[in-house]
Amino acid sequence: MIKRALISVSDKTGLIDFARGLYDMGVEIISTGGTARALQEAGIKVTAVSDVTGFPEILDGRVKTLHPRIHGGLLALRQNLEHMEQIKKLGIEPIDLVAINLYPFKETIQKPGVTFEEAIENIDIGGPSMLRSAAKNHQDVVVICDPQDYSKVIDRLKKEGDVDLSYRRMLALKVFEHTAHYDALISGYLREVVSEDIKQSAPDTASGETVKATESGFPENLTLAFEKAQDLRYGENPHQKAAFYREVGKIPGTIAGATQLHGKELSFNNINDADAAFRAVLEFDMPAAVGVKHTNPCGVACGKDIHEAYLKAYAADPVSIFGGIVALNRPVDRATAEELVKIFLEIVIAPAFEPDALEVLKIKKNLRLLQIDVSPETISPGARAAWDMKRVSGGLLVQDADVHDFDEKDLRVVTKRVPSDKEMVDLLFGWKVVKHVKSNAIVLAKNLVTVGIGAGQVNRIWPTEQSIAHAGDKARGAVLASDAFFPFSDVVEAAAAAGITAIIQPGGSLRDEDSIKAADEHGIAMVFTGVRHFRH
Ligand code: 93A
Repeated sequence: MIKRALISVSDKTGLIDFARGLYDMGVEIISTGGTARALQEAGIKVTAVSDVTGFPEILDGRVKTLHPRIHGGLLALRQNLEHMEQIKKLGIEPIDLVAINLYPFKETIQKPGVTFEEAIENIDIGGPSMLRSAAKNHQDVVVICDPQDYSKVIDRLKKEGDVDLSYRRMLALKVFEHTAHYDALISGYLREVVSEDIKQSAPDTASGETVKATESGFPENLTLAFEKAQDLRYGENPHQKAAFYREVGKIPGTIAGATQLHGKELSFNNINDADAAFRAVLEFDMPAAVGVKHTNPCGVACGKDIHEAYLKAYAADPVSIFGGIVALNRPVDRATAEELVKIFLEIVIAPAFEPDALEVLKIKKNLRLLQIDVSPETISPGARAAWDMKRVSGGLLVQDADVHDFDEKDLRVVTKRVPSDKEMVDLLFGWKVVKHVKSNAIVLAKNLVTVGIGAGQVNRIWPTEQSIAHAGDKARGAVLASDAFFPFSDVVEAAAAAGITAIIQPGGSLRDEDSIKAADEHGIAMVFTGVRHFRH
């Protein structure tokens, strides 16, 4: 039986209908300031919380409902005679239903130019406390944190006179998920503020242990705020159910923040592949096109304009790109669109599509078109550097994103021959690409186009052979990029036999000397980056 309800909501959606439904059933309604006013204006009689607590709302509303007359009324176990006796003696009356939604913390921190004080003031304390009290005691208290549930509860009360235990439990679960998410938003916000503080504090003035402990940026307990973007038709395979969650507040310049302009709904594999393509194309300042299949680049090219870049990326591997994903880093024009529609593609990603290009592309009913704004002023600062995570059985691996920006000064020429300027341009291009190819990875590049890509092999010679075989005659005069060092001289030997003239790799193997010697013997120029780019 619901006799007394407490309603305290920031989002007043559906409030009046819900409260009237309760009121018409003879339920007494207790409310906080703004909520009470809204209800009274709608002609619904309410008891002010201050009349229940005997205390005014104080400290600018920071303390409204934090009172034993409220929490005692929520937490008392109705079947426990001592509990009931105790509250009776103290003049506390049971509260049977609670409907609350919280201060809009998320909306507040997403407002441009929000101050720290504003964010802090929008941390709701009393609301989550009541939600948690009610959810803990859900067998006696119906607890609602989502306006979508108002009508479901009213229907049940009308039909059955009460809300059954299993539904109460489901509502309680929803509350604990909701308050956990709310707290994750708050800790996520503070995590960013604290990491800024650490960046700005001089190391010797930093206050010892506490700062050191947080310096890695990885907290002891990981709480992250993700919200469901959409349910997906299925996962990697049709027998796997799936959904897509997006990280709260990290939207601009990310795959989760893409606008879909056309085409079928995105699938699990689409989103994964689109992310790989998008991240790869972000590497380039020149107009660039990246083709991706099964999360690996299959053709990458830079050109004087986007049209040329796409034509070259397509020609790099016209077989694999079929059914693939193409990411471009310049607006798509009509000429490029006319090329794109010549083959079956799943997705085209670009910062913009010119109107006449859209017209052409939309002829393909299913082709998904994703627009992602990548301009530096829109891209959110943390978006590119957001943590990289991998689920393992029973755990989660968390690391910084591999966004190491390469400094040409760090390159070390280790061979007698120094790369020519032209070779150097291709080496740096190949290095950017190989970072996005699954390990072990080898990329052959010539004139800012990949002529061979070897991906995801369990040794280093196979992707070398694969990329050389794919390149055919184009290997002659090409350069080779390797994501990790060479344990043997076999890669250099194979490269020399294919006519490859320059190599870029991290270096650092115990047997670097073997590879350097082989390179010198064949007149190959080799540079070490000192940085490895495994990707799995
Ligand atoms: O400032 S609070 O953390 N302190 C409280 O005691 C308290 N009680 C309810 N916030 C509190 N609330 C929140 O006030 C509710 O969660 C709700 O979001 C809001 C409703 O206020 P009003 O009825 O004045 O619009």
